[in-house]
Amino acid sequence: MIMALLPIIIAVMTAAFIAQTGASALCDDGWTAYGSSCYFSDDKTQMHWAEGTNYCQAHGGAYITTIQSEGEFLFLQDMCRRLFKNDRNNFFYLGATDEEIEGIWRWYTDNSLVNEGYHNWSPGQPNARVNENCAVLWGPNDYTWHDHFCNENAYVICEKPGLKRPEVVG
Ligand SMILES: [Ca+2]
Ligand SMILES: [Ca+2]
Repeated sequence: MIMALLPIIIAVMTAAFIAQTGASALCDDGWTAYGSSCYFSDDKTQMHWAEGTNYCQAHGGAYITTIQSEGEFLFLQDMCRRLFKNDRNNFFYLGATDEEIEGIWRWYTDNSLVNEGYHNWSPGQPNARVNENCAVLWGPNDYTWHDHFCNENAYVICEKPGLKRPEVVG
């Protein structure tokens, strides 16, 4: 029975593999693809938000990750969960700030308004504190978003555009 099903199983797995890889960018070693971007993080290095922008820039011209869709959020949430397994007592900077105008959150990569696109603030967040001007993926709330201090040591995930996979002609 299993042997009879084997060609079907292989065909389904191959189709799933092609569907998955066809949607993802090509990334350098150590980077993980999602959509057209590549992402990098580690569980050793913590830094202030401004240091994070330099840290990512120094990694191939990347930036602190921005989130444009639920799918991208779920991918990053999963990445954070994997990095720390059962420990949620940590947080990761996001590339969004309301430093310029209190309460007006913008992605620093293109100045677009966070709340006009996909966003996933924790309940009651951002809580509009004038000294909390950087967005984070907040571990204790399963990496939904908080406003937080910009000068605390936090983890960062860097994002950069991936290389497009060559079209397979055939
Ligand atoms: Ca992004
Ligand atoms: Ca603020």
